[in-house]
Amino acid sequence: MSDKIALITGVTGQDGSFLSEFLLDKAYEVHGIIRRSSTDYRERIAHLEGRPRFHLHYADLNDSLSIMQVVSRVRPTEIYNLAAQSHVQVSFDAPEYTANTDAVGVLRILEAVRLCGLTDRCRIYQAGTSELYGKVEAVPQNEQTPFHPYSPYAVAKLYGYWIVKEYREAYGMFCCTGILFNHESERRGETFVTRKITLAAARIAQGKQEKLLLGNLSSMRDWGYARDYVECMWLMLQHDRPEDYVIATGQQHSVRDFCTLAFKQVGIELDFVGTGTEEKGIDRKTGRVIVEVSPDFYRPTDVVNLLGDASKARRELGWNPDRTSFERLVQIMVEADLKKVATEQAVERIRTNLAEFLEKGIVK
Ligand code: NAP
Ligand code: F7E
Repeated sequence: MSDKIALITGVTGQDGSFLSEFLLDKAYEVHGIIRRSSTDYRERIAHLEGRPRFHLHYADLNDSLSIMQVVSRVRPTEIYNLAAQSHVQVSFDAPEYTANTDAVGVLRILEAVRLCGLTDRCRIYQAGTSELYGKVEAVPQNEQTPFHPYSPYAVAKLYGYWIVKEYREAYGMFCCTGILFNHESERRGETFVTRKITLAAARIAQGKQEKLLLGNLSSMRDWGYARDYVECMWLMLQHDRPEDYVIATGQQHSVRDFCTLAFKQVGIELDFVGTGTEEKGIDRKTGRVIVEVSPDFYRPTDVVNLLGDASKARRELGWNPDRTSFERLVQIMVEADLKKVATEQAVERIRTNLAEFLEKGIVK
């Protein structure tokens, strides 16, 4: 049995799946927390299920008893608390649920470790976020920049940040927060803006979608590749002291830039004309409107100017933020979505043919 035992909450998510692969490659025994769902299909980790060092446990961050039970059974040497209601816009619709999971959930993990007597054995990584800077008070943002959370999600994550710091100082626990800026991938949830764009580009290019409706096109983000970012979570727990780090690329782009590049990947050159809700992204060659703005995707308060300075992580952890460029990230995502849409179309064709054959009695 490995002496490195990781427990990952949020194992079915984008980051959880990449982190599981990363830790399994390092010979960790990896335990993940999953929630029961009516479909029970865990797409991002399906390829890991059945591996001898990969184990799943039912628990929920909103259920302290289940968390206590899994922590006491697994006795991890490292916990990566990635579970969260992670969608900022959804946090305006479900603020109480978001607070329970993203704020009190962090406390439940810390207390479980303490009450199970694992304070000295177990190191804890908490998934913090650039959303803490919210209505930004300085650009770029680093570990010294004041926080100004600007959504129920960010306010909940602020509690997570402070309770981790409190347990570090009060009980000497090795727990720390990674202040990660947006990181995306081919496994990103389909309602986050980057994935929504790459999927739409693939569908529009293959005639499966007419238009793409978006919210604030001018919003600026520091987008990195999720596969590169999970390494940093691990590096933070291997460091000789628990500290919080900003993880970012130091490059900033708008949602509009992301669209332009993604559609270019599928052979559509977009020109943006107009302003506000009247702005449109038009196919230069055909004059067809491809992108439109819908206020449905505006947020009551929106974070619009995120740019991270990860000098501390570069210096102290030796982390290299330049591994995957913005252009390469967009390419990876579009290529994956082109394949996904083509596969869906092929499956659809097979289904139609089969139905026809059954109807005509060609197959029984
Ligand atoms: P994600 O894809 O949305 O995954 C979230 C994970 O949390 C899923 O596995 C989900 O499980 C699980 N979860 C949600 N509520 C839970 C609960 N009550 N109990 C147990 N598990 C629960 O998120 P991600 O992009 O991988 O992000 C990972 C973490 O980093 C999150 O905490 C997020 O807030 C934070 N973060 C993300 C970014 C980013 O750009 N990706 C940047 C900064 C911080 P189900 O599959 O069952 O829903
Ligand atoms: O929005 C704008 C939107 O939802 C990015 C989470 O992982 O990163 C993520 O949160 C920007 C916002 O991500 C649409 O208004 C325009 O300004 O992709 P997003 P997010 O809110 O930055 C942080 C770091 C986290 O911690 C979170 O967990 O894009 N935007 N039009 C849109 N956003 C969405 N979702 N959909 C649109 O149609």
